[in-house]
Amino acid sequence: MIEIRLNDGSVKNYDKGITIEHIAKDLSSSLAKKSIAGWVNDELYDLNRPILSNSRVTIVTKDDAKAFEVLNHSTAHLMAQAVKRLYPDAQFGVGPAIKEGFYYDIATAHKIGEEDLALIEKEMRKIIQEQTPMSRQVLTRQEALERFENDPFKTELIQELPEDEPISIYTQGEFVDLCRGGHVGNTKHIKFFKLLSIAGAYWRGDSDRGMLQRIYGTSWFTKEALENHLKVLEERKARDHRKLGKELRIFELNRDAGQGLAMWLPNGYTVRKVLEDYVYKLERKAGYKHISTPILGTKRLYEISGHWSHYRENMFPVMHRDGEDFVLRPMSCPHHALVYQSELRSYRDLPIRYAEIVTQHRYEASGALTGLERVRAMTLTDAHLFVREDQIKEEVLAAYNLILTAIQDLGLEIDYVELALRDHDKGKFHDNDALWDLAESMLKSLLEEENIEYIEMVGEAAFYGPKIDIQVRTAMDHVITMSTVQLDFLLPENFDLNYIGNDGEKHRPVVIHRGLISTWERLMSILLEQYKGAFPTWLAPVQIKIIPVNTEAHGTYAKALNDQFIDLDIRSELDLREEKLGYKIREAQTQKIPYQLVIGDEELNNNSVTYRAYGKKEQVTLSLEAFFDFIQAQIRTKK
Ligand code: TSB
Ligand code: ZN
Repeated sequence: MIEIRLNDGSVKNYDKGITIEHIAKDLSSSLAKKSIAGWVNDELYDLNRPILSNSRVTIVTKDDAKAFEVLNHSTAHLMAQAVKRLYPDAQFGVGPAIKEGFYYDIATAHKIGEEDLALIEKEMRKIIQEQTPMSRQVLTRQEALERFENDPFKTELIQELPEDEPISIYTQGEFVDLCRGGHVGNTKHIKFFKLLSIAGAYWRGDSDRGMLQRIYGTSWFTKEALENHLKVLEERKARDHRKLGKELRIFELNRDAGQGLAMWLPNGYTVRKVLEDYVYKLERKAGYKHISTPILGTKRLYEISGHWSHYRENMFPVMHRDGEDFVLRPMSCPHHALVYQSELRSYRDLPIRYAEIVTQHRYEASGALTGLERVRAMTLTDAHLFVREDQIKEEVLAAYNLILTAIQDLGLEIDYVELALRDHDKGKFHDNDALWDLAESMLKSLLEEENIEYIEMVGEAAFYGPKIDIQVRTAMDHVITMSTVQLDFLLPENFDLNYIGNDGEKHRPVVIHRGLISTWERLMSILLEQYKGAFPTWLAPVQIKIIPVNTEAHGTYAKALNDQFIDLDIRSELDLREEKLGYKIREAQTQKIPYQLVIGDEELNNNSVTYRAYGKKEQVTLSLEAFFDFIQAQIRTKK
């Protein structure tokens, strides 16, 4: 007999070799129905794995997050078995459960296409009907190596396990896999699943080691849960900026242009230009001065700033010409420091706020690149503020509030504010405890005094100082940083920046780095997703589409209208193509153009317009004057 201590503190005696399944049945039949696995001491046990000694036991039921993981991991195995039946040469890399499902990496000569997913699903259903048990077995390292001797992937994984660790394998029918476990015990428990997509993935994430084919899937305990999840995925896909960016002709990525090096198309460029004018005005009002500095700098510049020792991994490699080394800049702060240094500064000159729309390049890992959200060439709405110590609070707060204004004008939704602090990784952050403590405590007390709710993230600071980051949630449910205010005592040291104080002595200024509304690239991804591609009028690439009912009869009036709009700086376009009216209207709808003006006899005779707003059914007729006022008010108020 062994003693089993349950969650509620009670202790029960069972025969040695008892399983979670039996304990659950013994406790209650409803519990037995819901149970998926169990924690035995701190190890996850399958329902059918024998318990051999006195243990603490917690039963994992379908409602626990762990159960979702177990189910999905089991479904990954099931999928692998089906794949192996269909493509017998298949070998398998790793196949974990992930946040919303699972994947498995597969090596096979067969090029798996979308159309194969249904076949694989069908084979999986067959194995489910066979009610195949998934049983666990423990091997020594030697036995395991022999068992997988023809499998280079599993052999590599086994070799990496600690010498003394028992190695478990799982057998389900003819299929055997190396696995730590947590399985549902029998394929019959897997019911509601779907294979979703195929992607390439490097073995161990290493691009030198060959590409595997990764199949993603998801598995749920009920039909409703699966259907709900598929609906969420559909909605996400419809909102995904990569899809919208293509449909609305905003940007283009091309492997020959280079990964993460986006090209802006006319529609995208127009929005970007509007935003640039907006930012320029906003910053002028807030006392910023605009400058422009080169995209290329000497390596020396980045050695002085500290980027070379802390940020080199994120930079493109050095270019060498005429005995000099150059790099593409990853940030503009060093140039701005040089601009500050170009004159003698007195305490009366401060704060100095330099803003620049900065094009910069970062070497982001290819696996991390995501549409416009994470790119390698980007243009940042940047600024560096050079301030006295007594101005820090006021200036950080003003920068933060300016960010909020911009976010509000753009109508964007933020997820949360993050205070990013350093950890004690000496390689990652500059090494001066006193400066770090000062900068971190200043930002913290400012957030607290202003009652700004925030989440602290240790280890996420910039190498030169702590940051206040404004975080946004993407369609794919990732959290990314949009805006940032960063406090930096390092740059002024490294460049030996100073100003003459009212005591006649030299003093060090402090630098505040500020990213207003991210890079144009990331901002565009956020705008596309939050507006589902339907830009507010002031931002829309085309604000009005004019469609004459009959080109011959109404074309001249339509053209005159179009000219007047353009004279008023309204982005209007005229559709004079030889197409059916209905077709033109539908196309303007799919392009999500805010206003369509259909011009017929009535409009011509009354000097009026009839418009239909995007997404609305009703048509409204206004006098020409009234429509001008209406649309200009829309643009002015950014509604
Ligand atoms: C604000 N030196 C500071 C600057 O003065 C700086 O570069 N900070 S940053 O590294 O945090 O980047 C600023 C912003 O650029 C980020 O908040 C983020 O919104 C955006 N960004 C960063 N990396 C990428 C990328 N790979 N693709 C698109 N946008 C990016
Ligand atoms: Zn900076």
